[in-house]
Amino acid sequence: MELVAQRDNDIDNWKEVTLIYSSALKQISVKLEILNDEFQHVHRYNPIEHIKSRIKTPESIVKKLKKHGYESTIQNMIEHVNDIAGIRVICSFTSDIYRIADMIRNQSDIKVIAVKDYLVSPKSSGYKSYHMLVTVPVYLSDRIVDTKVEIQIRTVAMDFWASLEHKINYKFEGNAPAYIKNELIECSKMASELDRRMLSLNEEIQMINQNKSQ
Ligand code: 0O2
Repeated sequence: MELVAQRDNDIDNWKEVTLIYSSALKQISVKLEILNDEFQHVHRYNPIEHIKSRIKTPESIVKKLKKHGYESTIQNMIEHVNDIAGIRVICSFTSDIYRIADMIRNQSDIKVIAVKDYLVSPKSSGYKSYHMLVTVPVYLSDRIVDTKVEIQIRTVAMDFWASLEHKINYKFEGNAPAYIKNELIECSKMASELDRRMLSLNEEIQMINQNKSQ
């Protein structure tokens, strides 16, 4: 069953909707922790550095609805704002990103609705990350609700860049001068180069370890 606004009273409605989104975030977080623990057990390695999750603020949801020309109703929020529940998975290497995405895809109760691979096609800002829009079933007392969660998977370097770029753009209210935008694009390239070198270093270390154990 898809999530729908159930009650007449807006406050009760919103409380119920946020409770469902929070539950969906908990479900995905636990799934990711279990996968990470299992990976550590089998391969003696943690692909996930850390996980952050959040429910989008009502102000930010209303802003997004306005941007896309929708009236601010709870039903429109549910239908048109895909990242009310958001989870960010930070990992060490770019190869971990696809490994984690595959592990999520293989969970039988998770349905992948859309994928945006900003590693293959970075945004013009220089933003890189792997986005998955999924639904996860939330088990309530009287029904099961398939709830949307946006999962962003990125490396530590990509996360460092995105956090600072977000702060800078916030300061300039989205209209940063061209030289700052260009500098951010250069920094994004440097972060990608760092990711590339760290990945190659890690591969070399793994080869050395494999040869030692043979
Ligand atoms: P916040 O504060 O993180 O919630 P849409 O969601 O459909 O309106 P779009 O661009 O198609 O817009 O969605 P997309 O590409 O999946 O990106 C949504 C989220 O990705 C953003 O959420 C950011 O978290 C992140 N993101 C996308 N582009 C950039 C960028 O250039 N810089 C940074 N730092 N983050 C980016 P919100 O709602 O914008 O913000």
